[in-house]
Amino acid sequence: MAKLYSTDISVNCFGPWLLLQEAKIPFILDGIDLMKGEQEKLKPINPLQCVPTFTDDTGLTSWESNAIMRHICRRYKLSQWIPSDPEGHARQDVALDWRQTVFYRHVSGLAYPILFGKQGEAVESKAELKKLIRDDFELIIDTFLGRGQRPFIGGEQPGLADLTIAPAFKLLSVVPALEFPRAILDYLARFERAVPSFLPTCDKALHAFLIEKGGAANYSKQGAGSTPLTDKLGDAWEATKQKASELKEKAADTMESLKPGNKDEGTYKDEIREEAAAMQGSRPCCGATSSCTCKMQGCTKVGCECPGAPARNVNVLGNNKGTMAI
Ligand SMILES: N[C@@H](CCC(=O)N[C@@H](CS)C(=O)NCC(=O)O)C(=O)O
Repeated sequence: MAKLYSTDISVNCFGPWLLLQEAKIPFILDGIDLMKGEQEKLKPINPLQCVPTFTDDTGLTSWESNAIMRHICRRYKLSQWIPSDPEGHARQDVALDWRQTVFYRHVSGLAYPILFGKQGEAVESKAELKKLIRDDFELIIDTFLGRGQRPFIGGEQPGLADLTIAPAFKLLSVVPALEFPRAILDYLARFERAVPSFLPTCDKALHAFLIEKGGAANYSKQGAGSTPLTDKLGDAWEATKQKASELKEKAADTMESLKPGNKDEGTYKDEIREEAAAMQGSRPCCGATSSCTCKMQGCTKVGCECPGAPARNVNVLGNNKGTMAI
């Protein structure tokens, strides 16, 4: 069976990972802990010992995320991810090369210090990087998406460039005070709808890294990072912990108030449901109709996050900081 060697929250790994899932190709995901030096085990198949590394089901191995995605398309005869018209194909190729040579440097330079406590490959200052990222947003909106002419870089449907560029916004979402232009949020919402494995893969990975594994805190314990993520987040982390403990107390109150016959029934019910859902990065249901439950059955209330509702929120940040009505 095919195998993708990947690591926790590598923006380079997300593209091939999403492609394999979307194309329903059976594969084994082999997690490589770079901080523990596990990449050494790749030496026999990849002299650069980097992730992503991909071995297809004939045993052919490749690396470099874009090359892997192109190989997967050829090997498994997937045509939908490569625009068939020369113009779309050229645009996608330009975007793929730009993503590797320019965009990745800016994304890793801004997000990696926060996530891993190290500078990544960027040589620019943080202020410069923020400016450059804004220029990148513009290029994506104006040139790659043609100012609303096309929904995806690939054209009418997402292509390889979308698979590797859209997940980068997830990583960028940890950068404080970085506003996402409306057109980027719209693009992400479209991508989220068209690529169902996007959120389960990228949000889950980011959430697992930040919350369950304690983010860079664990990594620095292993001697690789410099400053624990929890220290870097400072007040924000304290506020999150405080909020969690308040929620716990409210939940206890609610359980009490929900006891049959209690006249304060459900005092905090809605508030807790929304906050808990926000903290878990899930989509709360507005509860506007009796059939509208957290199973997300068709609700018609504007602003509801249920699919099919007339307007909904998109959570670009995974931690709900960037929720915007769209
Ligand atoms: N241009 C490569 C970059 C691959 C890369 O830098 N991978 C990193 C993880 S994101 C890696 O494996 N680093 C190995 C190490 O840190 O030892 C790609 O697009 O696949």
